[in-house]
Amino acid sequence: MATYEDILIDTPKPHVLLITLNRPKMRNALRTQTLDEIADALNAAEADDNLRAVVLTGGPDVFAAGADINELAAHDAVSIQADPRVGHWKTVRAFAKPLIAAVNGYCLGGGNELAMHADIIIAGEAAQFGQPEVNLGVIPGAGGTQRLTHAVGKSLAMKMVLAAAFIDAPTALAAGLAAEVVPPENTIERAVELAETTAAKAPLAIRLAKESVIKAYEMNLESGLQFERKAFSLLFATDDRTEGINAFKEKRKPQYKGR
Ligand code: CO8
Repeated sequence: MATYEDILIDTPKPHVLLITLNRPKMRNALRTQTLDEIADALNAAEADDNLRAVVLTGGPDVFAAGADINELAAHDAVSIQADPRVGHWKTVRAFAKPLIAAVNGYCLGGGNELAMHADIIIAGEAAQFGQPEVNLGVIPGAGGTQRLTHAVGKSLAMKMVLAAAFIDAPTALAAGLAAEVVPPENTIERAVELAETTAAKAPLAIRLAKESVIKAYEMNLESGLQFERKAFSLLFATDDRTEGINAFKEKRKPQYKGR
């Protein structure tokens, strides 16, 4: 397993990779290297058939304080266009296996955008979510205006983006940004548990289920329904579909192979 400077990686359960942001002195600010390392770890997880889900977490007080402001300060309007981070965000977006964020503490700016790239957010009770970029004279640049609006609706997204207002974990839960709120000491454990649950399902079904739900954000209803139907039909050509149905009828646990 590769070793990195800005992230720690671990396999807390056989099919689950845990990525921990590890720049506590800089409040896990996402410098280019951090995103590069996350992208590298996800690429490796994508290629490893043994890994079926990834949990992404930060520290107990800060998930991530956003893009590294020192790096942002060094860019001008031309250099920011060629920012290599754009490619790293694309890798995170393209990750096809379940990605679950376990969020404690501040989850701000690019940090919140990173959490929103996850399929599921588990929030600790003291988590704070925000897009405070306007405080710096910029706006969210890694999908925040779009994903946040889809997640929490226009009015709350506007309050967060225009007034740099933070929302707490219960508000994030009520608005649909987070799926669950748990005591802070349980966020990673709960996220790993969920990752294990998805890891036990048929991998091809999980892959197409994730892709289909994401299409709901990207396509109109008719196109999304067509995509779902095709994905659904495709799964009927898999050994795992036969295994899943046989196991149900034989009242035993299915043994999925990802074929
Ligand atoms: N970038 C760089 N350094 C940071 C950042 C950051 N985002 N956040 C904190 N730090 C540094 C501080 O400068 C400080 O450094 P030093 O010790 O050398 O003075 C150290 O981390 C500790 O910070 P604090 O003393 O402020 O720590 P606190 O625990 O008191 O507060 C907070 C924690 C609330 C998280 C606070 O640090 C904070 O508000 N940070 C900035 C939050 C912010 O504005 N985030 C938005 C950044 S802009 C952005 O994310 C744009 C995304 C666009 C992505 C596009 C990619 C292509």
